[in-house]
Amino acid sequence: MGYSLSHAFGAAFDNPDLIVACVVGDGEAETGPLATAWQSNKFIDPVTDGAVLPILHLNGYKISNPTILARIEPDELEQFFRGCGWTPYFVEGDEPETMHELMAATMEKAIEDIRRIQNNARDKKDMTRPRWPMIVLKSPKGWTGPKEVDGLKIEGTFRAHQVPLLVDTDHPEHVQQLENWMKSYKAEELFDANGRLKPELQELVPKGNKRMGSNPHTNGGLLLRDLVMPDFHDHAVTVPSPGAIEGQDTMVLGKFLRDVEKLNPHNFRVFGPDETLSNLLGAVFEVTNRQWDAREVKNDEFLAPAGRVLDSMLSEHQCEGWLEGYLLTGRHGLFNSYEAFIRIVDSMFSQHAKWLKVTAELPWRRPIASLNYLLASHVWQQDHNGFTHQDPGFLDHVINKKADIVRVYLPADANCLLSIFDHCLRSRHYVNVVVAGKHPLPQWLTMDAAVVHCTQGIGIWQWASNDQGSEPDVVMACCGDTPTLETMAAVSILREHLPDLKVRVINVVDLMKLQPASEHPHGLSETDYNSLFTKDKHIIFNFHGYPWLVHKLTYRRTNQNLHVRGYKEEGTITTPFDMRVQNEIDRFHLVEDVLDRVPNLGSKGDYLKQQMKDKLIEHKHYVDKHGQDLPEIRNWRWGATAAGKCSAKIAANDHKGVPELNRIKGLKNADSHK
Ligand SMILES: Cc1ncc(C[n+]2csc(CCOP(=O)(O)OP(=O)(O)O)c2C)c(N)n1
Repeated sequence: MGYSLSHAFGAAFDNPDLIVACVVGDGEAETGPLATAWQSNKFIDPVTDGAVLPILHLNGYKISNPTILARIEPDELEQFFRGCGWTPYFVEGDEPETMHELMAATMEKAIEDIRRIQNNARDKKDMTRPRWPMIVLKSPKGWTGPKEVDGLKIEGTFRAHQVPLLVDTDHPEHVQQLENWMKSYKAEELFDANGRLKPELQELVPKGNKRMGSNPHTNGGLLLRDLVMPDFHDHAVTVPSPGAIEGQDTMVLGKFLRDVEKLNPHNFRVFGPDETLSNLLGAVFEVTNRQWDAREVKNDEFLAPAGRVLDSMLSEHQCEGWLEGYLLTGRHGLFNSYEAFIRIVDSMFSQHAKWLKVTAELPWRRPIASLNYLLASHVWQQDHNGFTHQDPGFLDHVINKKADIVRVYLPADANCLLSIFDHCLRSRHYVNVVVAGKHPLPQWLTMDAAVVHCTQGIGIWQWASNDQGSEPDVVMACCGDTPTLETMAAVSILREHLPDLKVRVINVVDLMKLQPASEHPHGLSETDYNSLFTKDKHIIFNFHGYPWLVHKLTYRRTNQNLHVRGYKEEGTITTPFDMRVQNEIDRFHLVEDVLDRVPNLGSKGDYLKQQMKDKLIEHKHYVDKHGQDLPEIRNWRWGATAAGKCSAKIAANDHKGVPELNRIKGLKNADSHK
């Protein structure tokens, strides 16, 4: 409840011939998503979009309370809607015959208004923002139901909600009342002796696709066309050796999305609550604008009535509702949001995921395009926003939904992000959640290596590991861009100071790989999991989100020597590295963790531990004094260490990648990549 109006607008975008009538409950009208959705009329373009006709059903009550819109004065109600930019028509009464006629005449008037507005814009090029019509239907709650039950008034009161008359073994006396109520609809005048609708009435029913249930827009998969996809390889970041250069992942993705938009000007849209530029996807404005039908003034940027980016309303509810409506009617899109504030639509996501699950079981329902989230400006990048902007918990919420539906990706760099997003935009009937950063961070994989890695979703980074040909002493796992950076830095410290320590580095892109194969279609088999993580070695897992999530996903795995670091609700406006230190996902704490877990490291281990402790204090003093991170942190490069130099050589000589890539390309062509 609450999404009807934004869904209706989502359906109307890019459907110039469609009028979407949307009945809104007056209780529903009080919810956050609905209350904000009245503003959608500032975004609809009378030329390129269809129209929405809201019908507010003002029946006065919710479950057990009056509704606000029914208890303000009539002039306040009218002014409210006029203030929201609508032309309200009122239909009021309780006499069914009269009301039918009144409603029919008002609907006709509203549709005439819509056609006039559209003709003015389309033929006469009148681009004044229209005051679209809407209808306020004032009728009794429980209208035509039982008037009174057990001496209490029902029709026209809150008691009419849901079950106006309880008929069960405790209330046998209500059976007669139920019969009288049902008979009041005079079924014998509507149906023949065989229970068929009388032919003269059948005649009145619309034909074919004009029937609501047969309208293809209500089974959007019927209308869904594949996106014309640009080649994401064209946007590849050149990575001479792992970690040698830095890049801004979402900025790279922005250029790819620009090309997707360019190639799909009628069925792909980017949605976001005023954050598209901030999330560094601004390249899309090279080919389109923000959709905006309200007034423009000098110095506004990228606004236009036919813009294709819906990011000019600061409402996560609206972005979610509009995008769902757009997807449900057979189109494609993505929602870019700050990671912390996507939580505002937890419940909306939940309803959509449930709908996907149920409709996937109905053979006549065609799959629709996936709901794609890009969670940028994430928990680890809040340099000037701090604690309020840190909440990676959407992932915890998402993974509870049906495994067939949800996918969660945490690409470590820009090439991985491109590969993942290409996949997400081609996928059907999923919810894909992709977490990606925007600040400059090391780039690890060439495009070819990224495709191999992302197709597998998880893997040993051979070039960073030194346990080839032997058992590892410790497994260093990482998931997410910032945890990956810190793990790599910790590995470089370990390999420099303890060259005999055998370290295996595992990077996780596809979070659901951690779950058992029996629980999630992406889950690793027990054998594969054990061959990556070993059955008994210590795993130091550096995770993007709340640590418990990794424990939850892996609780059935054999190797429970798992030590997860992640976000611990610490943060303030501080340096990027200090944020990591405060939550103990930084390189120094990771090294300490290894030293605490791996036995027999001797005095070398003891001295290194002391150094790590000293470093943490040096860091604290430096940040307090200079307001920025230590130069050795800011300038750290994997390639600059002995381990890094060695890795560059391994990466260059890595023959395994090419046949693996060809195998995967074959798989992709066969469309068997889930
Ligand atoms: C988001 C959400 N909050 C609360 C509920 C529980 N709920 C179900 S119906 C209802 C009252 C709805 O009132 P209204 O929209 O006026 O419905 P109508 O009178 O037309 O049946 C409530 C609170 C819900 N289904 N969804």
